[in-house]
Amino acid sequence: MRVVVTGGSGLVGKAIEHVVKEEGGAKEGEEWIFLSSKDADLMDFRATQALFQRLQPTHVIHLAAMVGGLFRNMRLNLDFWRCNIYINDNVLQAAHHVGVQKVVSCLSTCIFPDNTTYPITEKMIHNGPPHDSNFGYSYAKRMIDVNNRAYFQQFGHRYTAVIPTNVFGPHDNFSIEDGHVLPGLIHKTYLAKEEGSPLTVWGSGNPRRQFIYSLDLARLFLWVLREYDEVEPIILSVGEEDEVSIKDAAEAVTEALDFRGDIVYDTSKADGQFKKTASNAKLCSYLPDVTFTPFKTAVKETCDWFVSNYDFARK
Ligand code: NAP
Ligand code: GFB
Repeated sequence: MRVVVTGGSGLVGKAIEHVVKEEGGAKEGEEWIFLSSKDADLMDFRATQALFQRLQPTHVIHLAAMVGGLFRNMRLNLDFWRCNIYINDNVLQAAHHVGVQKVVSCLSTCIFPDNTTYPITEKMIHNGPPHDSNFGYSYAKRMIDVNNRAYFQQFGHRYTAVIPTNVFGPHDNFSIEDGHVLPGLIHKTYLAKEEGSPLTVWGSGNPRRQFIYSLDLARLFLWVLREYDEVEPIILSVGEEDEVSIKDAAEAVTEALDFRGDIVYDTSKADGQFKKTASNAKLCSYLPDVTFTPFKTAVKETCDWFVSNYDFARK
């Protein structure tokens, strides 16, 4: 098995690399190749095709994407749509051309319809428009599912996808402007502590999220690659009962960084989706004993990583 991981230099890719190389995640005779945009701009079909011809993967974990938090999405919906639609179509077409046996792509729980019943399940992806804040990204991701079904119907390919909830962990993008909420709050709390200033949390703090630690997600990716045989996507998330508010998340970060200053909420900033509560019942039906790192433990590990790697972290 020769596994090529597109987007291998990012948050999720680095977690998979850690599990493969440090936790014995690779099996005898397997070759794992972790790509970044330096290997090829996957928006360019010829470059993508040439890369796949050279590497001849038997399996692909497709993570590469234009990614960002609520505020970056709100600013750049056209870019998120175009960049991701090109990357996704190019990767799946190149995989088809070189005879890749299986592709596992990556959707997100934020792509589901905004006007929905809860908990969200895998069957609901196309049941209505996504939240307006990230419609570009969401529609591009939904087209992966359309691609997968079409490649199966026309060629019998087992291309599938996972649907993670909000991911965080070491090697995240800690950019305050472009990143997701947890890395943004970690970076802001670090600076507030340094400067002796208050921590400003954006929005009301009331929205709710399920957060999955990148290392837990990475272990599940290896299971999906080897054992999950459906073309239909599968949600990879902590349970509904593990959903927390943005306020809870901020307090977990301030506790982990021992920040004792004031926390203020800037309600002039958007809240985005109030919630996107997803069910992990399908995952639990396959893996009844699945467990997740406790949220506060994972936040603490991520904060410790950020402090130790401050000079090199993406921010
Ligand atoms: P990330 O940290 O931003 O990493 C993105 C990866 O994609 C990097 O390796 C980047 O390469 C690569 N990439 C971007 N544009 C590229 C291009 N044009 N050509 C080639 N490679 C390109 O993202 P992430 O958080 O790990 O996300 C990985 C996957 O999980 C994505 O598909 C994302 O949609 C999905 N996901 C993420 C979350 C989350 O909360 N983070 C939640 C649900 C789903 P460089 O390092 O060279 O830029
Ligand atoms: O992770 P995040 O940016 O994106 O979280 P989403 C946004 C929520 O956190 C909003 C609040 O309620 C924000 O008001 N928030 C508070 C902050 N402080 C901060 C901060 O410092 N930075 C950020 N970023 N938010 C994304 C989608 O939605 O979910 C993406 O837009 C992606 O496409 C991602 O799929 C997983 O969870 O709202």
